Amino acid sequence: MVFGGIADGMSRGVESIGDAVSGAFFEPVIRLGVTGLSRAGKTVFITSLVANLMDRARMPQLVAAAEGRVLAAYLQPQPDDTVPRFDFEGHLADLTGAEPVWPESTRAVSQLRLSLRVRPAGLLAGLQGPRTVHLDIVDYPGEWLLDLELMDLSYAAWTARVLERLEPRAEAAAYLAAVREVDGAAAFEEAEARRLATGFADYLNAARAAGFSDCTPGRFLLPGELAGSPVLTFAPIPEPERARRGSLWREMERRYEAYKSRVVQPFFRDHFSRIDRQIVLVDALGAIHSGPAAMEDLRRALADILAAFRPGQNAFLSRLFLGRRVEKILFAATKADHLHHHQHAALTSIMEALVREAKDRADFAGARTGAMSIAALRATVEETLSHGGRELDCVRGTLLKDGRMAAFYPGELPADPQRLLGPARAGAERWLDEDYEVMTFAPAKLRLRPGEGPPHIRLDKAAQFLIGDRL
Ligand SMILES: Nc1nc2c(ncn2[C@@H]2O[C@H](COP(=O)(O)OP(=O)(O)O)[C@@H](O)[C@H]2O)c(=O)[nH]1
Ligand SMILES: [Mg+2]
Repeated sequence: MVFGGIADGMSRGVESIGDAVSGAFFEPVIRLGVTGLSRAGKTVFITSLVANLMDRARMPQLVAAAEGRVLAAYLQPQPDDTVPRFDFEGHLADLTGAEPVWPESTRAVSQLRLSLRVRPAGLLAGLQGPRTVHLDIVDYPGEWLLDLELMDLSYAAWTARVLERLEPRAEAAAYLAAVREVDGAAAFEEAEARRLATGFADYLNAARAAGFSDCTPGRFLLPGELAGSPVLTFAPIPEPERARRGSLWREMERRYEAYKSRVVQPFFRDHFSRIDRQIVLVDALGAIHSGPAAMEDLRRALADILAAFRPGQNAFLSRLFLGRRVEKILFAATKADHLHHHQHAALTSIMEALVREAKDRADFAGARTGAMSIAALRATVEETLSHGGRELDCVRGTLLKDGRMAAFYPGELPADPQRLLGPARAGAERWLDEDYEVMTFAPAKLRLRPGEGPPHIRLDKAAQFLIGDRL
């Protein structure tokens, strides 16, 4: 057998063949990627999904569970020794304790293996005994996907692009002023590199706070254990006419390349390119509540993120995927428990419209896609109140800020998503038809019966879309 991908130092080819062989004859593995921007709801989603797959009474829409064919579900040591384990037990204890709290936010990749004992359906049922299907869940920040654009850009090309992009932005004024004084041909000094990298990171943080989504390199915002290391101590500077060895320009270039090969490439090679099924979580309600500018920024960030799912568009990714692809992608608007169910269809339409453009361009190289509104952990109950002669469909829950119980009406989402996306794109400052409010609810105190996972909205339907066909 010939493995084309090895020559460029990527060993995925061999490994995925191994997976496929063991998958076909022994125990199939489904690698489920869970991503989304920070605070989209990844941690809560994974925790509730795993808990509800272990105790399946609330999973009627997951066909294998409804048919009673899932005989057991248990956590196993994960196959990848170098990836942090997703802290399922800790997060579940937070969400289901006597005084439930939301889990702390995490900022790096983590993984969990759940194994399901499944009795085959249909004709095979009589011929085969139960088999084991491993579900490897990989949690990673959506921000990391934005780094993909760097992979096909040299340092000179990246620098030129970034400096041009920064020119009109108020947030970049200080950095641009600093960079104008810099001579890339001069001898490299660590203190100066550090000063520039810090200035650039400050710009990126300000730009993100101002609602820009093109804030790369992604690890400058979420450095984790790489903080202060040379791969994060570079920045874009103007290209000098000539740059000798040992010059600032040459060292910046070297570090930029190191960032690509030591940080970006391993993530795409070891994690991203091995994903079979993907869920992209989106806090669409949060963006709607924040107003048109946030909505437009979310649309652009999603378009950038989704570029990673169209490998044909990017030479680096095409090489890595070698014709392999993500088979299914689910776009899920999270926290739907903030809305009465009569508004869920409108939220789903908004979700569909948000990803439409990216989807139309290439339809993700044949992957099956879907859109849904879900709540991984339902924190509210529905209630209809009369107010000023009008019937209002509300949700009731415990307010996070003061622990009071309150009913809450968020505003009425339009049936036509363009009523939000249109003004957002046109740069409107506020919504015309309606004010949308946001409330943060505390997780509800739970009294679970035996066999029941935490309450949710459509988590079972999402699971059926993502893995139902493989059970
Ligand atoms: N009401 C409600 N809030 C949620 C739900 N999922 C997430 N949240 C809220 O969103 C926050 C961020 O969720 P988290 O899973 O930590 O996001 P991550 O950064 O993507 O991992 C949580 O602290 C909750 O406040 C949900 O299903 N219902
Ligand atoms: Mg998280």
